Amino acid sequence: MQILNWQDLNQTERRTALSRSALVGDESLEQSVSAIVNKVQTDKDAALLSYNQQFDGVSLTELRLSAEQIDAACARVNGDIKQAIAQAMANIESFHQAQKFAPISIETQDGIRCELRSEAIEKVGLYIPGGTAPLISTVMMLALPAKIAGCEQRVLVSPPPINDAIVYAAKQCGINEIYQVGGAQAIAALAFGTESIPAVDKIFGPGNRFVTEAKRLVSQDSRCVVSIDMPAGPSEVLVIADKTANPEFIAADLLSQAEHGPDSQVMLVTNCETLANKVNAALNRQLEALPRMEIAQLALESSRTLLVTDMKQATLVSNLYGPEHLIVQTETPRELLNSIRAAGSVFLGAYTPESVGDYASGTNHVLPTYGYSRAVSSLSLADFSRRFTVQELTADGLLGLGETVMTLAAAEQLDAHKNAVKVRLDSLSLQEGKA
Ligand code: HSO
Ligand code: ZN
Repeated sequence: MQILNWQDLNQTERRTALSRSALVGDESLEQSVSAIVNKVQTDKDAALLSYNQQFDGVSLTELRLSAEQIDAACARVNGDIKQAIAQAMANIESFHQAQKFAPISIETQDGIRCELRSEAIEKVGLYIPGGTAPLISTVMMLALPAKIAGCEQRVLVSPPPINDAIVYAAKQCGINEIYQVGGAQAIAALAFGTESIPAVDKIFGPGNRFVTEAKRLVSQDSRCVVSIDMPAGPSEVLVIADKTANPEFIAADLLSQAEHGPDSQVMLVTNCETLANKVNAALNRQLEALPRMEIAQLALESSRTLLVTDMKQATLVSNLYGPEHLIVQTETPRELLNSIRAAGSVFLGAYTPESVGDYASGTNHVLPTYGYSRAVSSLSLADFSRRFTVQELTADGLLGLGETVMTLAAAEQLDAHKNAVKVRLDSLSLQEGKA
């Protein structure tokens, strides 16, 4: 990895050092994805079946997996994987159960009650990518919070042929609607609905650039009302380390993220040049043994080590970058926590590799990338529900607030608003007069 000394860089060089590869949104991508979306909107299942053949080389008659197909897939999954899924599920369940929302109800003024309540989103669509890495863990990260939040209809889509362990994890997590369709066409199906796939209220899950573009397009399409979880970009990790850190651990962490894709980005920020060199040596050594070496190598080409003066400057650099994952391997990692302003998920100490959060510690691995951690939160139970407010006034409550509302309505020159209060106050004074 290229080593840069932060102190020696000017403003522009610093910005470049923290830059990510350009996001995908080119015009030709938008055009081809929008053509797919439109085709699914009009031709529904027929379009999906033909795209399955065209893009995945799989010819199906039914998109939905039958109960028998689900059971057969589950039976093919080996015991070790089943056991690992059970432990991961237990931790993810505990952590997301604990996020349950407690409603708020207060009197802002005598006779004026205001409440904040939460209700599960009724229909959710969960996208699980296919390809070389079947993301079993993502099934758990999406399906468990959806179930715990109380989403009534939970639909999972994944490209054919769907991986057995994905089916098993889905079933364990309470999903019984599984459709074999992927790519932009799957997102369009979830947005508009087809003969077999229901339209949903919100779509969750990672995917390639076609999936990401389709999510963006349907979330802005006036022909449907559908939300998406968050803007998605390539995966990334930033490691803050001091001289006490183990270079082999750091190299392993950097590679664990680099192997996700050639556009993944990994960063090391340290005040110790000796460590930086040792990490580079360890990277070269560990890389050799990886089956996904080529992917990781490409990711490392756009990755950097930044040498800083101290840990204060390290957190400053990390905050500027706003990584999806932040690993802190320093002598006293928790001391840095209060200075961390932007990161999707933080991993403290030598024994907390990012992999534990990716799979099984309990935290969610769907996190903001591309610097969005400045404003977007990691996926949580709250994303599967919507909050809404309630208010209730007594007659005395309205007497105590009416003048204020009428004054503000008059100032906005919205007389009908003012009148909605006035007719009630008039009726109350009439009643008073009669009494
Ligand atoms: N690191 C990924 C999640 C994942 N890792 C799934 C392995 N499997 C999120 O950035
Ligand atoms: Zn990962």
